Amino acid sequence: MQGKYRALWLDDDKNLVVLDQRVLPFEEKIVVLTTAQDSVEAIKNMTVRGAGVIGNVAGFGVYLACRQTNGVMNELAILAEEIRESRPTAVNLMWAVDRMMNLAMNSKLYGQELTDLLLEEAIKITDEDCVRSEKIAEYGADIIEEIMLSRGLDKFNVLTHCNAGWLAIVDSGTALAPIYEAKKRGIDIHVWVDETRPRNQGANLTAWELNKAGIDHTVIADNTGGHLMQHHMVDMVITGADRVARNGDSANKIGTYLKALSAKDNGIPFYIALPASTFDFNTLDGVQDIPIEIRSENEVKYMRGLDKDGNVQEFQIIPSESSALNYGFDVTPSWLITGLLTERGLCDASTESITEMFKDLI
Ligand code: RUB
Repeated sequence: MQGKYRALWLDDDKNLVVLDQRVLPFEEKIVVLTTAQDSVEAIKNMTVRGAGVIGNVAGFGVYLACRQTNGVMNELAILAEEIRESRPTAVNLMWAVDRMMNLAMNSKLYGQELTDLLLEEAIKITDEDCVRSEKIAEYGADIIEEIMLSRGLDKFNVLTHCNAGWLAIVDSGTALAPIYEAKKRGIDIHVWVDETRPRNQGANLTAWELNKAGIDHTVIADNTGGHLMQHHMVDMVITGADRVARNGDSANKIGTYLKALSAKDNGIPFYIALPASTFDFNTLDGVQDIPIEIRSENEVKYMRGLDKDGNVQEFQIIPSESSALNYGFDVTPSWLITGLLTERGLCDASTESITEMFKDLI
């Protein structure tokens, strides 16, 4: 692993260090994870989030579990299961734990040798995500160039929801990867950033990333996208995904579905960007069968921000007597999706195309 430009890295004692995504953009703080339980906690409380990165932390979590149990298989398996169950929707988490545990069980190693093997594998999973992210960047920027050429545009407006940048998948994200690449290619690009209530991953994380990269952007309230699309102010919508079913139905942060409906109504291309590890080939119908996380109502009840003196404060924004409901994700049906942007190129959101492009993984 390279250094601190990623959302996670190893320290000299081979502990996992992560950027604390709960306190961005107001503070830049790191958290050191030394045990499997630390990894579970970091995933549950969203110190780390985003499908790719929670998969990476899960992979390292299995390595940390092996280190603390000295590779005793039944103890390791119990901790691995805890990691596997830390969040329900993003499938990269289960995918990474299964890959680590299959390797462990087939290796016939134990003790330090097994720990070393699992460390190597967790690094490999993260490094592979970098390569995937780079490919997604290139294919996505090619699509942006094609659209600009065919429509004679000299400036490009993209709308994105949630955060699918390098905080969500190393090294440049999924949905944001083509935007970073477009900027490198000299394209005049502007991003509409959905605030993404209730946890504000757009307003807090995507805006922070885009500022760091010097990319022109505007944060908008979640309900603004439809209006912008009706008035030709959006040329493309692109989001990441947490789980994509075999039929192309795609789970992503709550509110993505509404953006897809609006894009369809206005003839605007709507892309989902994902690495192959975000496919759930065993779920045939995403709308019916993808499990949707329900999180604490407090995430809807309270908002965090800077007060006028520059101090971080949390505020209650609904009456104390009211209850709130907090679905973390929704599923965009495949017919609303123009294409799935993967490390292997563009794929139709259909069972046939997904099966054809990824048959070696199914
Ligand atoms: C994250 C989210 C992101 C995808 C993208 O939700 O919905 O859009 O995870 O991930 P949360 P990736 O903040 O609740 O984890 O970039 O890895 O495809």
